[in-house]
Amino acid sequence: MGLLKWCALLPATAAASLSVFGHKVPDTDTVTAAIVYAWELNARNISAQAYRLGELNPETEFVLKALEVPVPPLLPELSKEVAVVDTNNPEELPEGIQKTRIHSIVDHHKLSGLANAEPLEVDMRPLCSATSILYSRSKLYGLTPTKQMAGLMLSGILSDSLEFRSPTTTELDKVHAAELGKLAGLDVHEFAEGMLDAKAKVDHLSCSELIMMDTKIFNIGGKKLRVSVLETTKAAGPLAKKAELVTAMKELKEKEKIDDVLFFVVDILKESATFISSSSTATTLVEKAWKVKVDDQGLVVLPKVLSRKKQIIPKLEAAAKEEL
Ligand SMILES: [Mn+2]
Repeated sequence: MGLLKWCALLPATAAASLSVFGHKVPDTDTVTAAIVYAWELNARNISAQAYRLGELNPETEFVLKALEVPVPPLLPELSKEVAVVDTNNPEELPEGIQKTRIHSIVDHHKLSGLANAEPLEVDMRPLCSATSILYSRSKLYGLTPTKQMAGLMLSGILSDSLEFRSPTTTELDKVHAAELGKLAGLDVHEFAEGMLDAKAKVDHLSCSELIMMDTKIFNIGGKKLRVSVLETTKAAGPLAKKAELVTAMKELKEKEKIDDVLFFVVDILKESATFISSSSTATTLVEKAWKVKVDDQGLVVLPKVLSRKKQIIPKLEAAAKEEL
């Protein structure tokens, strides 16, 4: 048998196209990482297309507009093969993900129980953003990011690290940001200011939209908790709507049949988080977690708390364990 004929018997894989996406309720890192990872895969001759799983937040809208990058389409349905960025939590991915062929995962979160059928490539590193990992990868593959790709990677770093304020920030992330700023032709601090301003513009959003803007579901101490954060340079606005926020949280808890909704307003400039309680169980958990007293308004300020991933969730998990 000639070589050509033998080749023709091999299964055809060239037409396979990967859908690349991040988590539900997309943030800037998830959207930019999906676009950049699709760029990397295509550059490696793996056909890929970036998608998003929900509406863009005001900060991500600002970023894509400023960099003149088209908004990725909503994922219509799960394709045969997918690549995942910025999460490995099945709660944050489309239903049926565990039955889909997962080509690869690029993420910077802790392992969260995703199971699948076949071996896959996983690239997880404790860097501040998924795009920071993708920048390391671009170097590994000898790919020079275009201005747009560099701008997207910089945006993911600045967003997730709150311009290097978050304790998730590493020295490597800062080096990456400086290099990416040069590649993108952007002043890093100026661009970060634009992002923070866009992020603070939330007056037009309803209380339930504020709670759902940056939110994730976690299984903590055998309970299903939705932990929402609102990162802002103007915390007074949302805090003034406390009563309405509590009502919206209670409604959401009923609607989703979950155990609690926890809401933290993160003041980026003061570097503190204000917890707004909507239930006695949430109050107890937070009081135990930070050894504080929630006041009679249902509020408590937690100094130096900026990161859900590195500060809020580990504390809640430790407190829930104590309870058991
Ligand atoms: Mn991220």
